[in-house]
Amino acid sequence: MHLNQAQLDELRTNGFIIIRNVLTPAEVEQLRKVTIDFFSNESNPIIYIFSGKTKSNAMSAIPGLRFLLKNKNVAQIMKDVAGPDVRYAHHSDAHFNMLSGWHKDNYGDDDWAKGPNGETYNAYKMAFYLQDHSNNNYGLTVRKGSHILRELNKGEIVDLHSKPGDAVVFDMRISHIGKEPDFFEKIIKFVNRNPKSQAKIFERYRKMFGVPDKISVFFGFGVPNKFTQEHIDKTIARQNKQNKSEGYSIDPETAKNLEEAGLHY
Ligand SMILES: O=C(O)CCC(=O)C(=O)O
Repeated sequence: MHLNQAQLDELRTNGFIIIRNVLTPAEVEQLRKVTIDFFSNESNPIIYIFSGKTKSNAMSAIPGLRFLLKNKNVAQIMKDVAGPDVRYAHHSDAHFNMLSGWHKDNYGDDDWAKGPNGETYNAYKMAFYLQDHSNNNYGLTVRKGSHILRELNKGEIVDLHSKPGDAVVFDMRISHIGKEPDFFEKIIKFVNRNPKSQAKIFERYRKMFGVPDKISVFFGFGVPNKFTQEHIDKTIARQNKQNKSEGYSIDPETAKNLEEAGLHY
């Protein structure tokens, strides 16, 4: 699966693209199953945040996700977007029923500047939303073109109606949001400030109203340059803090899969 020039231009101009049918239904099912299994077991090192659950450095914690990095379509998309020397950014997340606010995912000192050799920011995320969002706006929502702006609240709002198996690739600097809390959720969040008990309340609320679970898997990659290196350094520090871990080394199976797919890390 190759991206064509129009798709690459769209990514550069708008800051995002949806690529349809990257994963098969069986692959989507596997990602969903291993993620749900992980988050259903409270003895796992789950991070309770934004009224839901997440796991950073998910490739390490959830072995069943690792096949993504040797998937032929995924590897080809990474190379088409960031060139043959594309680097895995040592960042991966699995999210479960999170509510969020508008944010950008870049943390560099100045990600809109030019580097000493004229290089520019070229780091991306690939996101898989593992349920159908064609008729709702609970998947990813972005502000079109906001990757070139430092401001968070500028740019036309676009709901990405992804379907299971679709990949969303976006420039990490784009302003984006998952599902915003509704009125009831805002009140609960205000009254109850404990993230774990919030997650439990919202889980019951979802079940009561038949709201399907929302599960997604994200990982980062980029052109090998100073911006991507800075992102990697900061993201590892952030992941270590979130996971209360002293150090980081890439897990051996993830490294092997990347190598098999001809990807650098
Ligand atoms: O909850 C979501 O769907 C959005 C997650 C997100 O924005 C992120 O991981 O940066």
